[in-house]
Amino acid sequence: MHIVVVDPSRVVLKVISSLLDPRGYIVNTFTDSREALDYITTHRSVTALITSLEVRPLSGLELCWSARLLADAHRPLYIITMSSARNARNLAEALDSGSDDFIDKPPGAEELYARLRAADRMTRMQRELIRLAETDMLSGLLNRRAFLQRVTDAAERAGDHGRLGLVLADIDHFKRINDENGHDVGDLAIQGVAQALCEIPDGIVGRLGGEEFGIALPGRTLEEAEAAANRIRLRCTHLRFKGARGPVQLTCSFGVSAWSEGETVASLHKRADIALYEAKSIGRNRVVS
Ligand code: GH3
Ligand code: MG
Ligand code: MG
Ligand code: MG
Repeated sequence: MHIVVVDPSRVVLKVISSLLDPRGYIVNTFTDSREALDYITTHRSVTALITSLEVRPLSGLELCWSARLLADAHRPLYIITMSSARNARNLAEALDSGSDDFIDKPPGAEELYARLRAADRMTRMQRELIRLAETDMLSGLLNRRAFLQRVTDAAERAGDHGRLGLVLADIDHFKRINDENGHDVGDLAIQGVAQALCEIPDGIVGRLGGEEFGIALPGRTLEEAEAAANRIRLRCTHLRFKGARGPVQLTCSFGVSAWSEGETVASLHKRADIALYEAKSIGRNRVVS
């Protein structure tokens, strides 16, 4: 666990560090609550925050709020508030501000360890739930919802002038593969294509439905995305699966689009979809942009 501890007193910080360090926790301490918040913002590995209520320039409650806002559904963060003045009002305010737990300051060793074991259980479970909610079980890729969310995040990071390529891929005549070889072989084909798509460096890969996939390529132009799509297209023609009557081969069709100014993820997706439809209608096993 990577823990950030915030308190105005260096002595208190030292005491807490001396309890946590020997237990293998990664600990960063701050006397300034804004610096602590900046650190949590930029270090996604932080999974727990222990803050005193009596900190500045952000109060302990403000720090709880701000950290809670950062820790959206995709980022588990367990917040423990501590105070030397424990009373019902302090406790209620801290929990209502997004804190998960409340301890006395300075905390006793056994209590602190037990609270952190609880924090570890909670954040592990949350991470596992996030993983399950985002993963397509058959292919192991991101599912449709998670994929589109990642594309939205990538578009936000890229900004209006940024580069972002989008490739949609669809297995050709997949119904035939299923009909001739059975659903199990069809499933193997989906898994095989999924693996091939993951070979593109830095690609964000998802299964959008049945035998349709998406690959987002942050930082790539339309030409670069087309080139990447052509490499996977060729790669897919070399895949072989053990079928009912000998080895099964397949081809895929691709639609490509790239980010342009004033665009939305929906319009980017739409253009790639139209290009994919075009690739299907002019003969399949090709890339259209
Ligand atoms: P096209 O070249 O135009 O894309 O034709 P197609 O046959 O690939 O496309 P179509 O949309 O007609 O058929 C897709 C088939 O994919 C139908 C559906 O039964 C099958 N399918 C969807 N999900 C799965 C799955 O998880 N496993 C298997 N084995 N088949 C699936
Ligand atoms: Mg279809
Ligand atoms: Mg298809
Ligand atoms: Mg399809």
